[in-house]
Amino acid sequence: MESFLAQYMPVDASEHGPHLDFLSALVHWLMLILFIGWGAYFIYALFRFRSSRNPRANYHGTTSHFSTYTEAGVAVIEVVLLLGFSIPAWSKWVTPPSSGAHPLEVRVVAEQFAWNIHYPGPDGVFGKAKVELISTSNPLGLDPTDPYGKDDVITLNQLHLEVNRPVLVHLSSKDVIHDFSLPVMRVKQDAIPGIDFPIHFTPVKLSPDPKSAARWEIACAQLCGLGHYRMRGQLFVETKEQLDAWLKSMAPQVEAAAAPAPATAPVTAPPPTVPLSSMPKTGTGGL
Ligand SMILES: [Cu+2]
Repeated sequence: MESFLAQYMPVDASEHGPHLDFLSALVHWLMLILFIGWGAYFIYALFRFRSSRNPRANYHGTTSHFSTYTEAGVAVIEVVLLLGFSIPAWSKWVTPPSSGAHPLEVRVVAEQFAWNIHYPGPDGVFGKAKVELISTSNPLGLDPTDPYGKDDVITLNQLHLEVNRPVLVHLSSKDVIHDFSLPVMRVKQDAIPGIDFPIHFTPVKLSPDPKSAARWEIACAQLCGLGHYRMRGQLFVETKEQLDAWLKSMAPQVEAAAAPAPATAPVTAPPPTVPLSSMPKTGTGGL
């Protein structure tokens, strides 16, 4: 069943992904058995209790306990799925990686209709962000006077991660409810204005060559407005050397982002999936 379902699923590239896919296969098995079992019983009941054979209604009904036992059996299987598989998976999900695991921390701030990605830079501390400083050239409202923000890296629709290193994403939204979905990582979480959701996972596979047609996408899984369809980004999972080199290449652009920019300043991110200039100037609400 798992390999059958895998044909229709994106590649599974996170540490916890196989656990979820296995659970999904078990649930599909249970549903298949119930579908065939109840369907067969329905057809049997139509035939067995047809009016030509039963001209008078039976007011005593069935005296067999067969259905009671089968329903109890289904309930037991569901309890096993819940206690044996779902709750342990949920427990791992709500336990963030310890600082000893050296997770890569990154902020993801959704807006109509793009993903702002914020790295803390070499100092490992996110610079302060203020709502009133948000502008086209400073989409996260980074405070230029905060020394921690000087080395921060901000990109649009491009999330670069390191293979085999836990990732801790601080997820929020600037305007409406979005949903941060990384299908290949089996990650999906609503992004809600004013709430910082910590979500974590560990990529275990490198993403396809950027020059190839295959792409790993960041999708918005919540209908969030007219431009929802184009709210997509690209996910890259790279080696430590590749990630460090990319962060280094992005660093100078960040200082430009944090500085007060003239109205005609160019966008700070590399050519994004959604050009910043085409985005409506909305979403200056709380981060
Ligand atoms: Cu969205």
